[in-house]
Amino acid sequence: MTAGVTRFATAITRLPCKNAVDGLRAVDQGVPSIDQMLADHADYCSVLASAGANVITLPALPAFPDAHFVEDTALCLPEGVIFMSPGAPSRFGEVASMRTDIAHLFSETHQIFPPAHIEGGDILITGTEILVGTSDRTNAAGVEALTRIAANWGYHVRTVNTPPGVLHFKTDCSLLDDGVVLSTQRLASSGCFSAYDVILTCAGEEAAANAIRFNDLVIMPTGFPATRTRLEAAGHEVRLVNNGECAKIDGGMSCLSLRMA
Ligand code: CIR
Repeated sequence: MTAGVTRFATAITRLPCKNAVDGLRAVDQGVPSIDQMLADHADYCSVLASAGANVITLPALPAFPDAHFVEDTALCLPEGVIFMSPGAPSRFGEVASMRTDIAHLFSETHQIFPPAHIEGGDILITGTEILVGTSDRTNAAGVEALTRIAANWGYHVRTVNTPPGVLHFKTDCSLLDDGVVLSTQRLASSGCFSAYDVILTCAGEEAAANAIRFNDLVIMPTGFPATRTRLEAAGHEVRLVNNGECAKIDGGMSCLSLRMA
């Protein structure tokens, strides 16, 4: 199960649209600069390319301010793609466009429909299982639907809890290696990673937890020097991408791409 866990060939991204200033957010952190967001997105794509990705950048979707957070719309596995059922009503329509754009890349396609809700940000694929955090965006029916589809491909799905007030499960964690995760203390304290080696984010740097491991690189947001040092001390090759604008609308490193083996 290692392909599709840390080894990938392709990354799918989508250009942010001008309406990204209207993206959903839990707390007002100021108006994002679209110009800076586009510059950061270009940087993100070139770091992915430097990790060996064939980067496919889809066109902006002006009707959907959050559409560049592509991770929430689909789950890509070596066996096929599962289109998600976003729990945020304003994001539901993103899925049809993603389906049009990428379904042809897969031999098998599935779709989860309401009242089941599930977003990719709540799903962590490890070498041994798929962890799904229930959240305001992912309900029990969504986890059940995913479990049924993934079981046919031999995956075990385990339900875990996203900490209260946290948008997605992966807002607080990332897979660094087979059996190794980066996590905030508040999430690790729940015990969900008892079978894993855990590297904790440093105090005050919880927003560093949403990183991505893509082939030999760990791509993390700028501004978290202590956690970066901790990752490098553990032997990881880190690349930084500015995430200041996407962070204002609760987005991070993982949400900006779909990664495919
Ligand atoms: C939202 O609230 O849906 C967007 N503003 C942010 C989505 C971030 N996605 C992710 O963490 N997977």
